[in-house]
Amino acid sequence: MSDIALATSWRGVIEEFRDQLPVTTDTPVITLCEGGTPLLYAPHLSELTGAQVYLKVEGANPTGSFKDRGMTLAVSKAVEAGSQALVCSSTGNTAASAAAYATRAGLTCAVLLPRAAVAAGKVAQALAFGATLLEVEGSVDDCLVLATQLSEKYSVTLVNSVNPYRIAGQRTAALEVVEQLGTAPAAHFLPVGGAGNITAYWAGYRQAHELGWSTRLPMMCGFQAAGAAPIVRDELVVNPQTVASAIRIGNPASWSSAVAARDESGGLIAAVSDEQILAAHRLLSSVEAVFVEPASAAGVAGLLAVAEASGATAERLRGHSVVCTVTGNGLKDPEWAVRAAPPSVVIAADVQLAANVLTLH
Ligand code: AN7
Repeated sequence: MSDIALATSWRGVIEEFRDQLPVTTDTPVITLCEGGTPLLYAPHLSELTGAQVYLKVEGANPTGSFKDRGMTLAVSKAVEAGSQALVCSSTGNTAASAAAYATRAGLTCAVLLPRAAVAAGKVAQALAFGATLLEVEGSVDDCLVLATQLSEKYSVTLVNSVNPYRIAGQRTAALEVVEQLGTAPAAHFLPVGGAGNITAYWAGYRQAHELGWSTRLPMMCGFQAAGAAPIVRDELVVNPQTVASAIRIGNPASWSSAVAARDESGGLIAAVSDEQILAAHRLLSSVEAVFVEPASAAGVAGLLAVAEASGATAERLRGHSVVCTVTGNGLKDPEWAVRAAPPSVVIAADVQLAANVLTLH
């Protein structure tokens, strides 16, 4: 092992899970040391729901979202195949991640974003990493069609989750959860947009089960925003609307595999309103001290809704471990935190004034 490899204890998901991934000794490893994210016990959510709730904090990844797990593999395999250029469509996080790994690999990267519909932090990341941005007059679903066509007609590699290496890499999140908990949880809650992540977690849990790392499989519980809920409604949504811009998706690329994950696991895919998403977003930061972007709160909003309805699902979770993936860092889209907080107080630089406002005696 070289000194460079020894300089860090966590080596990124390809090295940490090499035996479980489709790589060989010929595969160049393009990594930013992604993965190894915290599985954080959430005492208040546990109290509210009667379950033992843990948060898989994916905002702790190098570009601030779970996308890095799949991107390290997709970009490594693209380099192995001799690719010079990457393309993706994105609501923002895929773009930020693709741009970062492309830079690390010395490839060019083009990202297609729905015009004026992506959070500022994510656009800033893609620009900072030197990607070429195309703002498309249309939805992210239109962007995916365009990106797919570009990859079919020109020599660029598509790194959306239709690229199977993306899903294969993202499976490592479930493998980590099983290692961290010592077993699979009773249920796994997460947001659903393009539905790659619910597909990947289910594949990862099945893999952990086959490897004998866990004797049980969790119920997969995915949540779409009510205004962008094609899987729940079982029909395309042409003009999806939600404050959770990351999951403003009307035609999920991994639709059928998400339905399979739901059905094979005895789980559910349901909708949560923007109000529920923002309430869960606020609760996560103000009570659990975990600052996420709005889309990331959809799974937690779903868990709270299930617990509140106190039906058969809530009973099944009582006393059992539940994992909620919080998918992206709050700094990417801080506007909603500022809106939800009380207004800040402006004062002159005077200690007595400051003490009075803070009611210090
Ligand atoms: C924070 O970046 O689709 O159901 O283009 O950024 O696997 O799509 C992002 C999706 C959840 C939904 N949480 O995951 C993109 C993109 C956050 C996200 C999702 C996304 P999937």
